[in-house]
Amino acid sequence: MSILRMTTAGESHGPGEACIVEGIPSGLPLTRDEIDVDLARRQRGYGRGDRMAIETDRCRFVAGVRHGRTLGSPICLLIENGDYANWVSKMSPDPMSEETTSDMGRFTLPRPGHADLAGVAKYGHTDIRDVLERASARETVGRVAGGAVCKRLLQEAGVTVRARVLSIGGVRVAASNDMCRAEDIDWDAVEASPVGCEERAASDLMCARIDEARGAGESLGGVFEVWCWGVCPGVGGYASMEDRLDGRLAGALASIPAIKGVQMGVAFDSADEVGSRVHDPILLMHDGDRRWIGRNTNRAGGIEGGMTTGMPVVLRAAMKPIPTLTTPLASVDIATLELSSAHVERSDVTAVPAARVVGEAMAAYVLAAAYLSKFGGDSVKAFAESVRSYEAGLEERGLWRRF
Ligand code: EPS
Repeated sequence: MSILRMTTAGESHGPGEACIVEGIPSGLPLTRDEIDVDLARRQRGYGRGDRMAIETDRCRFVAGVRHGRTLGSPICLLIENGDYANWVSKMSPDPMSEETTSDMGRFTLPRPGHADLAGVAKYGHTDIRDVLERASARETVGRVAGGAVCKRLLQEAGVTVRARVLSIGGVRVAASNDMCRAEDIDWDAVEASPVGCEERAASDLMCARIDEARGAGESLGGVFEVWCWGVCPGVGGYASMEDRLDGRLAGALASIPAIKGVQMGVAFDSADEVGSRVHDPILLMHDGDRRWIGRNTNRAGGIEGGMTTGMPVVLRAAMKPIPTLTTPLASVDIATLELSSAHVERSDVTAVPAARVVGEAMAAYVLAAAYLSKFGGDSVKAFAESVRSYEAGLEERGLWRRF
């Protein structure tokens, strides 16, 4: 069982979003500024709607950090919703008369693709707002804050997590299936792009595609790719189904709103290939007298048998187009059972560039949990020493080499 646990709370137009991270060792240097960097990255992205002009996400530590270091106690992070000022009575926790709430107007036209319809069925709500406030992807701001804490812990183990966008609305970069070296990707160009895609021509085309979709009242999905590098072999496990890191990563990424598919390495491309063209040969590497086992390819995406191989962990996630459309699809009013069109609300045209940052957070959470299960440590010093000692043992046996 994982000793790291992250949970979020918050409604999209409520007072704020919170994240609690339990199980982070003591002594980890942590500032709100470094968390805010990821919050700002999640907010950016061409194709976002007007809500992002209202919000400037900043995190506040409510618990677990003192004088810039973690205490080993649960860390509570809070991000205020700027838009709450416009929703104070609509989102009030205080009891209200039936008359007042019906004056505010009920939302009764479920949007195909959103949680609206199944949510009212499940919870017995009569106002879809009671579903969408929590189902909204606003919740991911809390995940990104908690994920930034996990990334900071992984940094102590020499691990970096970054993601880039590969496609939006059918505009794709020619992404290589050689997933060996994160250093071959221009991560500065990824950050400079308004859509998180380092290829300038593709990035411009994606923006044009977003403009076109906005004009047509449409929304767009896409694919992003998460890289975790500096990872040592043997993290995760094959002994029990819940140890398998690929299963945990897939589950975590698929839990991001609108993510409908996840693959490790070249997965879907490999399904049509013969084995000899898919598996990564195990090679003997030399440097002077030094010999070690390594790979020249990483089609496995850094995971074999549910464990890290020591090559970068590379995952791809497919995001469906956002369900809120300004030219809505057919729907049925849940109050009158009359055929109608789905509710239209302010929304984003696409959130793939933002989802890439959420993908980093979820991958960092799963990986940090797997590292903590393997290496333990109540203090970050003990954790880092345990990682270093294991890695030194691997290097001594020639089973891996850190670059
Ligand atoms: C969302 C709808 C939009 C998005 C929101 C997710 O919000 P609103 O209804 O207030 O316009 O902007 O995403 C965020 C607020 C965010 O921070 O990412 C939805 O329905 O999921």
